[in-house]
Parts: sequence; structure tokens; C-alpha cells
Amino acid sequence: MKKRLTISGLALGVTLLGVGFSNTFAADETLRSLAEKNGIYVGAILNSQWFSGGLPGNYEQIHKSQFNVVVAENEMKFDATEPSEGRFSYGNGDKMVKYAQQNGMRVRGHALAWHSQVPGWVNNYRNDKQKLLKVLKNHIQNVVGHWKGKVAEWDVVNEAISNNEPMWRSQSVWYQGIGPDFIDSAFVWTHAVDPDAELCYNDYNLEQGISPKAKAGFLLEQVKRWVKNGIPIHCVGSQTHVEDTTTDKHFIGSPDSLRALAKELAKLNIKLKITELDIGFKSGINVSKSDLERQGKTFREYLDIVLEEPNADTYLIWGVSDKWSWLGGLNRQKGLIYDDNLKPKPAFDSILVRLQTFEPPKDTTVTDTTKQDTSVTDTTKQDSTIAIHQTAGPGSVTTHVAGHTLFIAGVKSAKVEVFDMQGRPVFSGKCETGALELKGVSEGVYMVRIREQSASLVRKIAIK
Ligand code: 9MR
Repeated sequence: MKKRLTISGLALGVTLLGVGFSNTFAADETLRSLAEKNGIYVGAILNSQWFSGGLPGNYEQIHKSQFNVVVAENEMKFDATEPSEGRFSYGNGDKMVKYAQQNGMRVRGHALAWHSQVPGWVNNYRNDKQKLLKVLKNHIQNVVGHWKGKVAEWDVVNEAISNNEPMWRSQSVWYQGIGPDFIDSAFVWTHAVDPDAELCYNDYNLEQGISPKAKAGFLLEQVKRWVKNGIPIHCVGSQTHVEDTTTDKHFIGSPDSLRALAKELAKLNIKLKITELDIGFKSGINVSKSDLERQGKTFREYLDIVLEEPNADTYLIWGVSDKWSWLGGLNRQKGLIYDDNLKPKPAFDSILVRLQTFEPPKDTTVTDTTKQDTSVTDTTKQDSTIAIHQTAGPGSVTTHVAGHTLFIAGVKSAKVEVFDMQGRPVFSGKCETGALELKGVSEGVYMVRIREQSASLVRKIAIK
């Protein structure tokens, strides 16, 4: 049973963590431990300053105790990994991968084909389609190959859609030199190198509606086409850089719009991930306590999408502390969940409390995934990380765990697989009597997948 902190206990824990005395609290409930209980990923970038050791020690302490998915702010981008033609540079990326492995975190790779942060030598081939195709393919083969099996998911294509109109971003070197097919090719090449990696299209302003004129509406049409054509795409990353205007109409874009996109993607068996969340205020304005509280509420509303939509699994914030946020460059401020002194803000509390109090739907049933369109099954690849939300539908299968025994009612003969929270298989067996001893599985929280013929059910269990 999940332990609930009282408000005063919560405030104390939050305060302790903020000043770096995290042990008492970190061992108890953190965003990370609660995310794992809820079967989702909660993360923050590793800021560029971390790679050169330029951040205070409690930054890393907070980062590893609060988050279970990580992405490099700049260090896996094209200009960082292939600064000159054919010469690859992996030192910083390797450093992050090692950190993630040591701390049991999932790694996102960002980003393979993007118009920005492309080195000058690539731009020189702007008018040479054949050469550019070779450049992109070679880059993907080397970079994805280098981190194969270590980077769980890639932003294969980033920001390929224009800001203002429903069309491709025409100034991109890849679009200009190759045409929109660069996208299809990038997905196919990435999948060929690492068939187990989840592959995302990532972009911003996707929380502004799904009408054909909106960016997300245009994207949806492309996703439908990619899926129809067998392009190996598994997820859409919504960057979700949102501005709180502190005017009457507080926010541009809305959680409801993003949720609508998640639901449309579910019909296509595509996941939605929130990949770069920040909720900034305009630079220069005075940000009041109530502004920060409203900001916290909005952070929570975006989290609700990840908790509630079965095809959403990731809530990743573009930074830890306001002090090292990129937002100044966008004329925004204070968009993250820790303040300049690495103290948790109301937004942190709001997320923590929501993770503590979220009650998943009780209905855990076997779904025939060939007939239901509400469950997300990835048919294009073997999963290295399993879908971590339970599916819901007709029928009635119930499970419970006592000690090391898993009891399953409602199926005659089922294949049972158990995965740790990083998606690594730890047990598999067959259950024919309604009970199965999970031999050799140590104490902890796991995902269990129960399959009966073509139907499958995924749910979270705790071994105590
Ligand atoms: O946070 C990144 C900042 O340090 C870089 O200067 C900037 C350069 O383009 O990129 C920032 O990260 C961006 C991300 O890679 C893609 N989505 C928008 C992010 C914020 O600009």
C-alpha cells in the first residue's frame, strides 16, 4: 500500500530535499519512486553545464533521486556527435549513458535529423541530394550504432513542420536538399540499426489543437500516412514549451488539446510522450506566488495526460532549475520546477502530490489487441521495454500477489513475463493452475505481462 505523506510531512520532505539532505526523503517518496509505482517515466534533461562538471553537487543528487529518464540538452545532437565530416565524438554522450546505467535510468536520444545545430559542413551540401542522403544515413548508422541497446528511444526527426502553416519547414537543410522523404528514410535507417529502440517524431506547439490547420493536425495526417506505409515510427514527442502569459487568457495551448492528440495517436497505435516541458512567464514581469501556484496546476494537468492516457508514458521537463534554463533565449523565465537555488517550487509539490494521489482505473482485464483500438501494442518491433500501462476492455481477469506468488483469475493457461521498471525481463513462466511462483524475483516493483493466445494484459506488481 502506498504511503501518503501528510502535508506537513510533505513540506518537510520537500524542504530537506531542496537543500540537499535528500537521504531521509529520497529513500521514501520522490517523483521517481512515485513515477515507478504509477508505471510512467518522469525525467529532466542533463543540462550542458553538467557535462563539464559546472554544477553544484546537489544538482546531480536531485536529478538521480527524482527522475528515471534522462536526455542530454545538447550533447547527442548532430553538431556534437559529428562536428566534422566522418569524425564522431561520443565522449559526452557516453558520460550520460554511463550515469544513466549507474542510476537505473532510461535514456532518450535527441536528435538525429533536425535543421538546427547542424554543423557548417553539412550545410555545404545543401544542393546535393545524393550526398545529403549519404551524410544523413552515415550519421544515423554511426550514432545509433554506437549507442545501440543503450539509448532506449530516439527523436529521429525533430521540428520538421513549419511554425505557422500546416506544411513542412522549408528552410531545413534536409527538406531543401532531400525533400520530405528524408523523414521516412531517417526512420527506416534508424530502425535497421537498432530494431529495439522506440522511434519518435518530436516537435513543439503540438498542444495547440488538432484541426487540419494546426501543427498537430498536419502531423496527424503524416503519422497516418507513415503508419499506412509501414514506416517504423512508434511515438510522437510533444516538446510542450508552454508560456503562461499571466493575462486573462493564461496559456497558449492547453492540456486538453494535447490529450486530444494522444487519443488520436492511440487509434494509430502510436505513443505520446511529453519530452521538453517547461511553462515559462514572460521575461521581466513580476511573478507572484499565485502565478507560481497556477503554473503548478498546469504542470499537473499535463501530468494527468501521462497518468491517464494508456498510450502516454513519459513526462520529461526541459531542465531542473530555473537558473540553468534555456528559456531566457525565448524571452521567458521561471519555467521549471526548481528555483534558482535548487529549491522545489509549487510546481514540484503539485506534481509530487498528484503522483501520490493518483488512483489508476481498477479494471484490469485481458484485451484482444487485434480488435480493440484503445490498447497500444507495438506491432512493428520487438519490445525491449514493454508498454507499461494496463489495458482495459471487456472480460474479467484479476491478479494479485502474495509474497512471491502471483494469482491470476479468469484465464485458463497464460504465459507470464515479468520485467523490471527499465523493461528488462526478469522472469518468464506458464500459469495453468491460477497461481505461479515468481522464483528468483527479488523485492521491488515490476511490470507483469500475462498473455493468453492473442490477448494480453500488462500490469504493475509489487513483490514484498
Ligand atoms: O536547451 C537547448 C539550448 O541549450 C540550445 O542552445 C538550443 C539550441 O537550439 O537548443 C535547446 O534545446 C532545444 C531542443 O534541442 C529542441 N527543442 C527546443 C529546445 C529549446 O530550444
